[in-house]
Amino acid sequence: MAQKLTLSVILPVYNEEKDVPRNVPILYKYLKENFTQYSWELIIADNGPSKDRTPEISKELTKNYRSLFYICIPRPGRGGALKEVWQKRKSDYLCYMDVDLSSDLSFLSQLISFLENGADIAIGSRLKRGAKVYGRTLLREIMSRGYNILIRTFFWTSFCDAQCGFKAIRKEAAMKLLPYVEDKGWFFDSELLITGEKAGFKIKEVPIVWRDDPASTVKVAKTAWGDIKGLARLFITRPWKKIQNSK
Ligand SMILES: Nc1nc2c(ncn2[C@@H]2O[C@H](COP(=O)(O)OP(=O)(O)O)[C@@H](O)[C@H]2O)c(=O)[nH]1
Ligand SMILES: [Mg+2]
Repeated sequence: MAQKLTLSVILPVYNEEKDVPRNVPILYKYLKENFTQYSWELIIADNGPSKDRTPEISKELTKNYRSLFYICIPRPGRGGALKEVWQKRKSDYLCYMDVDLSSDLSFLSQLISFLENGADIAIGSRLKRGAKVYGRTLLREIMSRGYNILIRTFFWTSFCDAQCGFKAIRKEAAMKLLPYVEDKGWFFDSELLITGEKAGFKIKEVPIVWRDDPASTVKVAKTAWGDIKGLARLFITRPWKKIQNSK
């Protein structure tokens, strides 16, 4: 019998003592029922560790769920946590999603099937035609659209939504691309996509259903400033040139 393909699903978390016990069992059940053709694992990737009871609650859950693991990365930052866990896991496909499960889970199989059909990266999108978004504030909607227009203007990239917390990547692409992705925080996603597309990796964008969770950990002004600085750095340093040269 052919070996099953392997899939790692990462949940980046920071101070999520409410969502971890509520949503990890939902996601686990979903994977168990819908991803039988894969050998999969679910990883809670914490930073710090969290200051609330996330570590204890997560470790307790791992006792009841065989394919659930808890990893704590000492250095702060969601992007750095994703990079480190993605680089360490050996799975064929790597993905992540926000622990509030704002992205409708039914789209996960679409992301993975795009990877199976040759995409290097597959991303959920709230801004592509066909997406349905519920409960997002006007401010976040305007900022998100403006930011993504800025990316397309300066980098001539084709994806519409850099920041959706729902992405998947093939292991080989991750290994080639991640060493060039520097940001350890929220700009990580944008840097991965801009650098990836400019270096010639194939990105597929899937319009999804998104139900916004108002309990956000994002500090909008600070994150926006980090994004602007990140875009300026990429515009000047053009890291994709190094990848193109090493291919
Ligand atoms: N590992 C890690 N995860 C984080 C950190 N900050 C936020 N997250 C997680 O990133 C995901 C998205 O955060 P959320 O507050 O829902 O962002 P929003 O939906 O964009 O407002 C959630 O799963 C958070 O727990 C961090 O510093 N480290
Ligand atoms: Mg959220």
